[in-house]
Amino acid sequence: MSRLIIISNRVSAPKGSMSGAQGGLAVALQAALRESGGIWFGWSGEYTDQFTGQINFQRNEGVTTATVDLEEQDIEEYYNGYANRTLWPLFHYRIDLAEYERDFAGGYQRTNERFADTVRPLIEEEDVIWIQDYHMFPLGAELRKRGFNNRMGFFLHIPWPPRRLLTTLPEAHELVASMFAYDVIGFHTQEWLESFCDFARIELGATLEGDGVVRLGDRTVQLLNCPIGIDSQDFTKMTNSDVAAATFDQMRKSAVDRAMIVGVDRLDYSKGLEERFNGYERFLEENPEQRKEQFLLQIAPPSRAAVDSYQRIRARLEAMSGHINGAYADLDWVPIRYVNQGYPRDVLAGVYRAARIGLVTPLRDGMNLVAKEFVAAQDPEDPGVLILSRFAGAAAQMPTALLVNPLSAEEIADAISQALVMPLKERIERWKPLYDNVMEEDVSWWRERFTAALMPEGQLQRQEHPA
Ligand code: GDG
Repeated sequence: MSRLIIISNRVSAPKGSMSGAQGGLAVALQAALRESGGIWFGWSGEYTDQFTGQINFQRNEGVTTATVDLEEQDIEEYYNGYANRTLWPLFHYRIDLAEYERDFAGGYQRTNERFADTVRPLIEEEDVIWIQDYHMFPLGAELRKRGFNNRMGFFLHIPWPPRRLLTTLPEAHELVASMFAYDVIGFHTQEWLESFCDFARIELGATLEGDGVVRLGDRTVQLLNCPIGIDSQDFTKMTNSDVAAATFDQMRKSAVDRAMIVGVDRLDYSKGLEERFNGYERFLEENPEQRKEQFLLQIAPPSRAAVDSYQRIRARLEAMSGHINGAYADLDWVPIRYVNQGYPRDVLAGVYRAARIGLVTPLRDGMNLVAKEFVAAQDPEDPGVLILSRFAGAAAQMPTALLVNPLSAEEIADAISQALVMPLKERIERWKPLYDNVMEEDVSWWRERFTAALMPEGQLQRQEHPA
């Protein structure tokens, strides 16, 4: 029987042990850990003057977490540096924002070695490892160097960039070659999977062995198209909660018969917020008769404030929303409600349900869970319309949304105008297949699909646990 060891930059503690909101991903991973009696390992979120590798264990509701403190310099170079100033912009096609610094690359490598040294003694012979996301590409190879021969998987939550963009990264070849330490690599879409394959084949000389299997030297990796979903049942419960119902009433009252368009995004340049505001302004300009029938609520909690590109986009969005409101607002109406803070998930569920349009227009996004949450929260008798970027991974599963090019202000403007007058019958016809997909391909489906590829038949010890 194998235990599953999950490794990610931050560890999400089980319900009750922290006051923070629970994401669907954390819940799904905790369920997998409970089933296998495994461990979740990562950074504690705390700093230490001198790295010691001392592990802090916590056990809560059948899940064991193991965390380690890092030095401030590690976080500066590995997390704020290489992960968020180099890889994040590059992997979202923004080489104009990517910073290529040897100190960042060095700190990223050092911190991954520290993680490998720290976690290695926790791993037993039959354990299976599942590493999450771009903070930890080389961790698998570091574990192999330390004599770990068991099954090891990696899941990438962000896009994989086209080969020519990735060749701008000075360490690209080593980084991708190191990923052949994994047995399974999962992506949200076939497109990201194929871009990985292109790089491995053309730049490294890897060969395809059919069925998503790629060989480099004596290592083969199984590539898996494995789109993540939300915790649909939990989100449905949240939508039916008292808090969501009260929020719904409050929003409808404050909308005074106007249609609400909603956007919910971390304040991040990849989410296309400036382009969205441009598109919205274009809609206001071109559709004077529809103008005062609607308003846009944009919720954008600040994120990664230590990185300057995030401070800059925050300032630009403040200026843009101020400009649009200044140019178009009237005595009894303001076009944009721009809110720079986060809300509990049950409040968000009520907001989604009160909206006539969900506006989800990232320039690039690995998947985008807001699109799925919006769909899950709708009233089946009177559902809202999802306007979705073609460049979000979610678009592959959501063909009946109104798909737009987020760089085209005209396409965004036209889609808003069309959604506002869309007849109920068409709204239902478009929404129903989206809803069926969100309910079926949920986060448990994702997790089981990945672990099935990672673990040979029946290897994961299964136990029933009450919800
Ligand atoms: C990465 C990839 C991929 C947002 N505002 C509030 C709040 N949120 C929640 C949303 C949603 C989550 O945050 C955001 O998820 P996304 O998928 O939209 O985006 P990233 O954070 O960039 O996530 C992405 C994902 O990983 C999973 O693989 O889909 O492509 O970039 O759940 O609801 N939650 C609360 N208050 C807020 O104000 N509680």
